[in-house]
Amino acid sequence: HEADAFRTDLMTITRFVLNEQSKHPESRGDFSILLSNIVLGCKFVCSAVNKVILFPPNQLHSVFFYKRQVWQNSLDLQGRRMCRQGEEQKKLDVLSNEVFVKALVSSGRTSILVSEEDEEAIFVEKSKRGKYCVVFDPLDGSSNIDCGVSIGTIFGIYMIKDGHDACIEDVLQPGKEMLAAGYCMYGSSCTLVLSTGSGVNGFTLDPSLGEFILTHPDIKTPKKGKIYSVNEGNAKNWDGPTAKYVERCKYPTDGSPAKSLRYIGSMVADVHRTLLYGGIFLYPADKKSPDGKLRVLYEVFPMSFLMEQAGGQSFTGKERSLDLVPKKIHERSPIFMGSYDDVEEIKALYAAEGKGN
Ligand code: P6P
Repeated sequence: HEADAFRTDLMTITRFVLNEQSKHPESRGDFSILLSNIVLGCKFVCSAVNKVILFPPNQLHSVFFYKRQVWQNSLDLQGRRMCRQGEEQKKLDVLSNEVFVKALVSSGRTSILVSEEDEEAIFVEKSKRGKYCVVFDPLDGSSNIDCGVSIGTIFGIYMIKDGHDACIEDVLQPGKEMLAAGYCMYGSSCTLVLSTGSGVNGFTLDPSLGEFILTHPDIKTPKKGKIYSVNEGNAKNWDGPTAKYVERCKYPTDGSPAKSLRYIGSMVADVHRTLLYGGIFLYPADKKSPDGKLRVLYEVFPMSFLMEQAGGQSFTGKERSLDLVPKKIHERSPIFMGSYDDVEEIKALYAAEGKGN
């Protein structure tokens, strides 16, 4: 009734993180400041994605007419120099990357940034450095924008190793060293899912307040699911264990019902559904791409961190995903993640292959 429309015990993400932080008296609030800048980036991208002009399908990528004081020198008919306000066109993923980089650098809490959009790691100027490193994909799945499919930002946070100046090894740590990870999904609503190492919580942006409100406390993934999520178009290139596992999903040998296939092709959307409903999301290796497609630092690690925190697990085909030690900042890895029991099955098939039978 009326009273429900105005809940007064609003748990915003800022309050939530401050509560978390109070459990670590030694922390000086740096993490909360870092997170508030990530949240700012997500709010900006959410606003931009919602405004993006959906072009007819013949356009390659949605662009975002980013109106700003772009004073361009141009010549009028008499050849006289003139200034006019212009519209600067930027692809949404480029714009999103710029927003996150600027927000993270200006937070004064980061030393190294790794973005899917930048070939090289970004070393923050010394006067503005802090103790965290952030790895992120500012707009994962952006090729889906033109048809309105949900896309998202994915991020992971490391602490620089103590006692030395920031160096590239600080962002080549295994995923299990991450302090926090999360994603923000831009869809029918804007949902930010976060873990700081003690469970997973989901927050939904209330546009009227401009605040992320706790809507999914303590997310736990069902122990076993009824959904498998993979691009079946790659089936001809799969290796034995993957092919056998998918076959079992479709033609179970133990009398259980076949699993449903749900594949959106946008990692944030597929993982969000897997986290909430259970099941398994897989992007396996195949003959064309022996390391699979998804990137270790800012796709595999953050999503695996969340999945484990929610009671699920994540496997590369060889080892626990979070145990992987990356050698390059953009390297890829196969991934099998989701409900604990479902991933156990694929692990058993790879173990059996390892024993040669
Ligand atoms: P495919 C999007 O391009 C992306 O990076 C992920 O978001 C998504 O899970 C995957 O690639 C989809 O790849 O080969 O199935 O189109």
